Amino acid sequence: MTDKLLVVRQSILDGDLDECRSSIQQAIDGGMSADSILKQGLIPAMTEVGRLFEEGEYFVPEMLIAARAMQGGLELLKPLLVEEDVQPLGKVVIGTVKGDLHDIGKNLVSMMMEGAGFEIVDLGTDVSPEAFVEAVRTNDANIVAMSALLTTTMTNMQNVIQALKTAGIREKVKIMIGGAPVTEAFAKTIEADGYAADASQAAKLAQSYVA
Ligand code: B12
Repeated sequence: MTDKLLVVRQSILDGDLDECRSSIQQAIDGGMSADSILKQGLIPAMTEVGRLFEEGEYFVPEMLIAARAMQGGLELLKPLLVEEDVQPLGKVVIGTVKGDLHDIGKNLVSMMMEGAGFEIVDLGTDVSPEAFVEAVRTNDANIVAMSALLTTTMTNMQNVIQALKTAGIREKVKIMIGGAPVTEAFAKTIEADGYAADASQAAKLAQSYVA
């Protein structure tokens, strides 16, 4: 890794948005491609953040500020990635299910997935089954990610899966679910493809679907 990318990586680990953006700008000015900055700088840094989180060295706040620094940096790269025609790993439609307004965990999952190289279509909170179906269709998504924090709303995940089946597009997508009351067993019951307990594992699970 070049010195410039080491600075990019460290700025993400430190959650230092300004340093992240200025070091990325320096790498761009120095002639490095956006693709290399993303793949050798941002993505490995977010993988390291995920590892630190799983090992209990980072907690949710550290992960959030690291992910925000990464997102701020990614904004600089996005137009260049389009110019360089860099394809994302896949497209993820994500949302918190109908009746549920909790979005902190969902946002973290979005940011980790974006950091892992996915394009994210974030539908926000209180998302109806119809809105999930519509978004999968219009974006030609390959993954649907649903979040629920209430025992009363987690059952709506099943309604989304049913709506995707009725629309005839269930088999086009991998469906992953999460949120505090959600379990692996629940995922099996509703025939989701997978469950992850935290944002770092969610990003790994999504990567396994496109590997
Ligand atoms: C913050 C919070 C709120 C905030 C939400 C703000 C926001 N913008 O999100 C506010 C104040 C709005 C709120 C409202 C309510 N809340 Co509330 N809230 C919480 C609280 C304290 C923290 C949730 C949180 O953000 N955790 C931190 C994040 C990072 O963790 P996370 O969401 O679990 O996400 C991680 C994983 O689950 C996973 N994950 C999450 N989503 C996904 C998706 C996928 C695809 C994958 C793979 C993984 C994944 O990865 C994430 C990151 O590692 C919890 C208590 C708790 N300890 O969980 C209660 C809690 C969830 N709330 C609760 C309740 C009851 C309510 C209200 C009904 C209260 C009321 N009477 O009005 C309302 C409901 C409003 C609604 N319709 O949604 C209860 C739910 C009880 C239950 N079993 O159903 C809890 C558990 C509190 C309690 N102990 O009673 N709440």
